[in-house]
Amino acid sequence: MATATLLVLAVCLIPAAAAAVKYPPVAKGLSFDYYKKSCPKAESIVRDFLTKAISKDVGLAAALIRLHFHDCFVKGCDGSILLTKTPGGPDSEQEQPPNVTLRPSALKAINDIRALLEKACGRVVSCSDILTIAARDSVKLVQDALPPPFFNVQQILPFLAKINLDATDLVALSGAHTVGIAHCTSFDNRLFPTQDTTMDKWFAGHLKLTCPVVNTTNTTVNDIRTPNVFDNKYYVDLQNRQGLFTSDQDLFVNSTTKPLVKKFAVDQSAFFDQFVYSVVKMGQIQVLTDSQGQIRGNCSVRNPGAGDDELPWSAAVETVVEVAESIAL
Ligand code: HEM
Ligand SMILES: *[C@@H]1O[C@H](CO)[C@@H](O)[C@H](O)[C@H]1NC(C)=O
Ligand SMILES: *[C@@H]1O[C@H](CO)[C@@H](O)[C@H](O)[C@H]1NC(C)=O
Ligand SMILES: *[C@@H]1O[C@H](CO)[C@@H](O)[C@H](O)[C@H]1NC(C)=O
Ligand SMILES: *[C@@H]1O[C@H](CO)[C@@H](O)[C@H](O)[C@H]1NC(C)=O
Ligand SMILES: CC(=O)N[C@H]1CO[C@H](CO)[C@@H](O)[C@@H]1O
Repeated sequence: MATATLLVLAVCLIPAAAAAVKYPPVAKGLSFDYYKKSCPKAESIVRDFLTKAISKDVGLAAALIRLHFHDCFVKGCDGSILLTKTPGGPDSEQEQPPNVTLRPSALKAINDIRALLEKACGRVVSCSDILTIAARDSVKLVQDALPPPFFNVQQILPFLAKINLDATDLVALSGAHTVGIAHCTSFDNRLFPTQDTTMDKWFAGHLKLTCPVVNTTNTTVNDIRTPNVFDNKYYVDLQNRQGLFTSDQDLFVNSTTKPLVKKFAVDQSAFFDQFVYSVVKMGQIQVLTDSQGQIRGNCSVRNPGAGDDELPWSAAVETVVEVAESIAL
């Protein structure tokens, strides 16, 4: 489950010499070595797969980190974002507005990993463990749970408070935007019809080269300084008013979150420490354990006749490890 791979993340992001890493309390039923007996190679299988896959497509790492986040924010980390819509079946989270920018390559990777794990250990590792996401369901829920990028800090914090995340978590988790890409439609409201005055003028001009008018399908990198490196440069972007979304830039505008942005911009290990802490916290949102869940035979479909939910683990978090290992550190 999630915390097992998160430990690896910590080891990876934080130098051995660093002081003891702090973790949030670990929920009952969750452990750091859930598959130690039933599938001892689980973590190395996932890691080997991703090392190869991410060396071919660096964007896959960003795509998987984001998939995990989307799963956890909607009714908890249960793998339901992975389900595809079947004729006559319930609605799928993949059909909801925010899904459109999730990358199919990430969903495919989860299924490929699942097949490898079943081959090695039998069907013992759950899909949400291979991911960790949100529960089944409704349009409403999805729309309610995922804050849109044009929200500011004051509007986003109530979303997070519902799942026990605070302003510090928001600043640290948003640091995931140090990698990956965004479509023009996620931020072109800041360019047209009038330019957002909190955005650096040069940066706005730069973005308009890629997004010359509203509603293009073009994409740009989230972190203009080091787009493929998992580091603290995202916070330096914000200090230079070169954050992409309102939700990013307002972290530096709002006086509650600004001091933390400043701190992370000059202290990368402080960012890594807090990111690890906050991801472990996020990865434990309403996780299902043991008989509450099921082990899917295909991450994209529920088992015949079975309930909706899944056991947790979190290979998606493993991806964060890969971001650090294969891309950055
Ligand atoms: C807190 C509010 C957040 C908002 C409003 C937000 C919004 C967005 C948006 C709009 C995109 C671009 C989608 C596109 O246009 O293609 C994006 C990308 C991304 N987000 Fe967030 N996000 C948030 C938090 C997070 C968190 C907590 C994580 C993970 C810990 C995360 C990880 C990512 C990653 C890695 C990408 C790049 C994905 C790719 O390259 O495929 N975000 N986010
Ligand atoms: C910053 O965010 C806090 C917390 O939501 C809010 O109370 C405050 O009004 C915001 N400040 C500004 C200037 O918007
Ligand atoms: C962006 O999209 C527009 C219109 O869809 C296109 O004309 C333009 O060449 C694209 N620009 C880049 C940099 O991809
Ligand atoms: C852009 O697309 C959105 C959604 O498809 C639409 O509501 C909006 O009117 C479009 N804006 C322009 C200027 O075309
Ligand atoms: C898993 O289910 C999806 C959706 O129904 C299907 O497209 C895919 O072929 C299945 N994969 C395997 C390996 O059976
Ligand atoms: C990645 C993914 O599954 N995207 C889906 C989002 O929803 C649309 C509309 O239902 C589908 O066509 C996409 O395949």
